[in-house]
Amino acid sequence: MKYKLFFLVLIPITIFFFSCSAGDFELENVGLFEYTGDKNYRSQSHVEVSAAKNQYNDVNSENLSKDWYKDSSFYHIWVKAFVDSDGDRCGDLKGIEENLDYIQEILGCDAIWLSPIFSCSYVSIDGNMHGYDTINYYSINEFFGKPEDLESLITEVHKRGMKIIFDFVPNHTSDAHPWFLSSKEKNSDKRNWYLWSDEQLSWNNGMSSKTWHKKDSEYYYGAFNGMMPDLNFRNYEVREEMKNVVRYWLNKGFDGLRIDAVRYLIEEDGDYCDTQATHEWFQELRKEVIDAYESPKFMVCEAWIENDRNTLNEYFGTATNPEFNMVLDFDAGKPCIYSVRDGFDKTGESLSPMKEFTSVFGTFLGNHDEYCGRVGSELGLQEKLIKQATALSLLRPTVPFIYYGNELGQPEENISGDFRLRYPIKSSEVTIQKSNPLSILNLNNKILSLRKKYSVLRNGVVTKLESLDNTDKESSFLAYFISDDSSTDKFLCVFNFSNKAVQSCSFSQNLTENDIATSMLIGDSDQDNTIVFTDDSVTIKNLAPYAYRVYYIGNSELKNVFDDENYIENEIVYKTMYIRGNINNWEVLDSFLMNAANMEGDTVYSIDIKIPSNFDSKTIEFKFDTGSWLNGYNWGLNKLNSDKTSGTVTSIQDQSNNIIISVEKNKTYTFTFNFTKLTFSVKAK
Ligand SMILES: [Ca+2]
Ligand SMILES: [Ca+2]
Repeated sequence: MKYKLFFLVLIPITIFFFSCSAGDFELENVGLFEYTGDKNYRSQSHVEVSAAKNQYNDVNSENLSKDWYKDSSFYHIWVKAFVDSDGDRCGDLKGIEENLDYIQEILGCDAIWLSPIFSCSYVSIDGNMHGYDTINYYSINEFFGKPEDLESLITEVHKRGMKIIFDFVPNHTSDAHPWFLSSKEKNSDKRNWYLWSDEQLSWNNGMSSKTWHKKDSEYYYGAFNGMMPDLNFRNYEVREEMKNVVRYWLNKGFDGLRIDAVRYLIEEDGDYCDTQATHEWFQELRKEVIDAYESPKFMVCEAWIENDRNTLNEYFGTATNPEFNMVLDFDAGKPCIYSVRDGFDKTGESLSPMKEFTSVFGTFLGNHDEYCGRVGSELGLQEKLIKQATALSLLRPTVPFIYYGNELGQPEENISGDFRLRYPIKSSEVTIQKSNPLSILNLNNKILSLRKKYSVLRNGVVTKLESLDNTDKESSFLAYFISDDSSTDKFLCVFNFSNKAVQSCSFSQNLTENDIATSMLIGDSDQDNTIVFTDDSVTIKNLAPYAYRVYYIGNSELKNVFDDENYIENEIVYKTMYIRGNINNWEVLDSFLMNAANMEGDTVYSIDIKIPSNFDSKTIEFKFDTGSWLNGYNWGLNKLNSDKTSGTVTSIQDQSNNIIISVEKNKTYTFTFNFTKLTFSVKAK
């Protein structure tokens, strides 16, 4: 109470002071940046780091390298979707446990990241139920299973020598969390666990300027939205409670954690993300919790930052104040997909990001968010292209995070928003791909196996080679060495992003040796694939359209582990057309591979499609796309509701409009597109 009286006296003085000295100062900010709470606070669920020993035995902790996570490959599971073990239509922990053999042996990952598993307020099997709106940090979402299911999963994971990490969301809770409900009362002991103001402030954290949300006559801060109010990390009780949550679950046997939305943890006046105060709390967490465990734990940072390496790198901390052990790299994935999609090397500097200290980046082709679509959909379900993007993504010295389903090239569902990325893994596709040695799944497995065998592929350095063939323009080739001074193992990775076969391409190199022995470990071996080294160049022969190859340099005796399909002499031509119902009926018909035809010098694609009898919509929309329905290229029409059966389009890249026509069930229509003249026609057969 003494504390509150102090403020009653102080506030009128500060009003006077600031109204004279700073005209635009907002009175309501007074107090928002003050530190509050009991420094000696202990959580009702308090646990100590030392208690870990008495709980779940970590059978693999002996002789475990301190940096074990740097040698891992993670499988990123959306728990709600992945596999439903009991038929209630909700993915669950048992479903994961039943698939550990798949994850470890058939795919080849040795660690698992679970999307949020704690009790959350949005609980609906048919809804998104993302779990980032926590209502209890100490209990498990009951749709996912019982506490003993988690215990069993962790035990089975460790029996196999695998690791498992949880998703931790410290920035905000649900607005239904008991702490927030209590915080609404001005005299509550949870009052300062959240940020309250009498006025609607306009803090803009880069996501939205509407970050203060009304509750009765007051406003509270929620960086994402009003349903997820931000915790106040300038309150000592919140700081300790959140550290306790981490200890609690690490003590249960988790090997580490992924931390959500770290950029937005602590706001400063006029500065609402990536603040110094935020860095300081994570440095405290690292020092007091993560590094305090005898069995090495780690934390990986989700700071969704693109094209700003300096800001991203700050999350590693400094040599004296280390912060995250690993940082997820949002500059790595898209260039893989877009190099393949667009036909030239877009990787730039992303293959060899600057590393801080002994830290490491986590890289991925996609995740559960709107970072990009699923690689399968982004690349029009073209297997050859998906494999090339997969190889490019995994052949780099970072820690791979494979978003479940992407190892199959599984497409996203045709609905809007991030929900489209969060559907069950297709078990029928697993069955098919498991038995096909040349499947996307097996390519993942072979590269992950090579990564296990050769530490250079995990911890080495990438040296990009300069193309000697098309230096003046965007290069359709990419070649790089992965090597390390401390190892004799050296690899050359080569990509042809174009849709044309290439008889020969050359790159500058500085091995300064002729006739170096090589073995091709991955690539099409039915052609002469010898590579020729001279003093300052290397020449690679007979690259198929969309080829990807890995050579071991310095040994000619090694076996090819993934011999891709036959060399294709001709250009690969394809166009995928997507078709669906109209805006009132989102039922998706399908995507179709169109046939190419060359008519009077024009590039023309056409396809016959029969409208199914169970299709309820009277109209359909269609478009060309190499990617997802919402984000890809469309044939744009000026008016969305034009009911045309033929016409001209303004651009194939107009993303705003799709072409809509009336159709009848059971009738077959011929869709024809002229890419040269930008015309289309749809005719009933
Ligand atoms: Ca279930
Ligand atoms: Ca915050």
